[in-house]
Amino acid sequence: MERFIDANPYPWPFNGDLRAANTALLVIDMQTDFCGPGGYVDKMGYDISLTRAPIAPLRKLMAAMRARGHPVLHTREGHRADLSDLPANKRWRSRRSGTDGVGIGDPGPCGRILVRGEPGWQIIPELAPLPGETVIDKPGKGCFYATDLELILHTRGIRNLVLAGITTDVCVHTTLREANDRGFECLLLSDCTAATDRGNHEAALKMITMQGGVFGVHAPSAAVLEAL
Ligand code: C5J
Repeated sequence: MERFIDANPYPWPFNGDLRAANTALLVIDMQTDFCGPGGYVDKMGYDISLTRAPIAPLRKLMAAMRARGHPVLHTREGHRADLSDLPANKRWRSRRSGTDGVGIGDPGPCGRILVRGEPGWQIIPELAPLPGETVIDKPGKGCFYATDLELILHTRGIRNLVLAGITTDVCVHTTLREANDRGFECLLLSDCTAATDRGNHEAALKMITMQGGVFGVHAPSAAVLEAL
């Protein structure tokens, strides 16, 4: 039996093959550094109420998808303690992005910014992975770059990806594009993602809908809950 989620610009997935076995939720970078007080985004001067907005709808959706047997995967952006995987231009740029010259790899209120194992790098407790759920550590924006995500998805037979997390215009969109190029069928959740700028969030959603859904589709989590 074919099943679809009401999405923009087309009912998703394209082929109606929507099952727990082939449809996973990917929760991107819900880390203190991106949405917690004293984290990287907070220190850069952005309003973390924006990047915290997805927490409540995401908690509800994660519970529903878990209950129906859908795999839930998580990602964390971060670097090795010796910073050997931190490109020089990324560090340079991050040091210019705030007011105090402090950037990725430097000490901040939540430990060294975006360094693996530090308090700010942890996934926020409200959205903590359950034991046994896959957690992907990535050094870049895209979840496929320099990780084993693609191998894991193929091995588990996952073809449809529901994307959530932060930030819509950076890590979520980069991952969406990487996944789409690899043939995964993608749905980005409009209320379970957020950017540090409202306009960028809206623009990122609009980009998806061009050319008949050039990167996939977007929908609110209510549409997923209804279809499940
Ligand atoms: C950024 C992310 N914005 N998770 N990372 O550097 O979007």
